[in-house]
Amino acid sequence: MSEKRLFSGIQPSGPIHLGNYLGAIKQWVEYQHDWDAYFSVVDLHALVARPGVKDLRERTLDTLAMLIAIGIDPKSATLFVQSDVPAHSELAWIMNCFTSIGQLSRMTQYKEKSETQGETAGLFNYPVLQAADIALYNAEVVPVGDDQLQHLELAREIVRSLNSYAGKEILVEPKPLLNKSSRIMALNNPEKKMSKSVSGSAIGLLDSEDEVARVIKRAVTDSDPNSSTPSGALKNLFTILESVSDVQTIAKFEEMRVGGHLRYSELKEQLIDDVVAFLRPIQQTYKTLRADTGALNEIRLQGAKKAEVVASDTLQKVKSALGLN
Ligand code: AQP
Repeated sequence: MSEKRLFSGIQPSGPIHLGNYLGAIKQWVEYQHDWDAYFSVVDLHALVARPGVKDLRERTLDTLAMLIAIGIDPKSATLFVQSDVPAHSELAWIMNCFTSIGQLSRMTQYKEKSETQGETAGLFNYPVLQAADIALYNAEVVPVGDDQLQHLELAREIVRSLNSYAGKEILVEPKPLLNKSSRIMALNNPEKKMSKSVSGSAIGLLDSEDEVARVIKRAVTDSDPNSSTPSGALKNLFTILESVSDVQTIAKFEEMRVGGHLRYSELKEQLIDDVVAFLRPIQQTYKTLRADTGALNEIRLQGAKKAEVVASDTLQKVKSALGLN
C-alpha cells in the first residue's frame, strides 16, 4: 500500500447528491487505490444540526452503504464512522487550545449555517473537529469541494500553531485536492451551491426518475442559451452533462451551443435521460447493500478498527509532545 495518506469525510445529513459526488466522492473512488485512503462518515459533525436520534442512526448506515455503492472499496480504503474512533473528539479538544475565536468567527459557513441552525458551540467549533479528523491520519491531501477551502486553510493554521508550540513537526499540514467540478450549483438557484438541506437544489443519488425530471425541468436558466458568454446556470448544466453522458452526446450539445441553436428543453430532456441511466446501477447496488444491516455493521466495525490504529498512535504522539502523558 502507498505511504501517501489521504483523508476526506461526508456528513450523514441527508441523501448524497450529485454535488457531493462530483465535487468530492468521485475523486475518492479514483484515488483510493493509489493512496493510503481514509474516508469517514462524520456523524459528530452531523449531530451539530440535531437531526433526531433515529434519523442520525439510519442516515449513518445509509451514507456508508451509498459510499460503497458509488465505488468505495472497504478492502482498499479505510471506511469508518467518525464517532466510532474517540480520538477525533480528544484531538479536537486539544486543537481548540490552538485556535482563536477570531479565526473561527471568520468562517463563512458558520455565518451562513448559524442563521438556520442557531449559534451553537458545536457549529462554531465545527472546523476544529474537521482539522482533528484530518490531522489524526497525518493526511497530506484532502479531496473536497471548494466550499471547504476556508476550513482547510484554518486546519493548516491550527496544525502550524500546535507544531510551533510543541517545537517539532508533530502533525502534517494538509492540502486540499480539487477537481474541475469542485462547485456544483443549486439547480433552483445557480448563485448558491447544491446542498442536501435546500429543497429543490439537488439531484439526490437515490432520487426516482420523476424526482430527477422535476428538479431538472424546474432548473433555473437564463433567457438565451446561445449567448457568446454562457451563464453560470448553463455551465452548471453542461458540467452535469459532461459527468453523466457519453462523449458523442457531449460533443453534440457543445456543437449546438457554439452553432447558436441550443434549446434548453432539448438539453434538459437529455440530462434527465442520462442522469437517470447514471443513477440506476448505483441505486440497485445501494438497495442490496442497505438491506443487509449485519454486513454493513461488520464493515463499520472493521473500518473503525483500522482507523483506530493510526488515530490512537497520532494522538499519543501529540499528547506526549504537549506534556499530556
Ligand atoms: N455543491 C457542491 N459541489 C461540489 N462539492 C460539494 N460538496 C458539497 N456540496 C457540493 C462536497 O461534498 C463533500 C461532503 O460534503 P458534506 O456533506 O460533508 O458537507 P456540506 O458541504 O455541508 O454538504 P451539503 O450537501 O451542503 O450538506 P448540508 O446541506 O447538510 O450542509 C465535501 O467535500 C463538500 O465540499
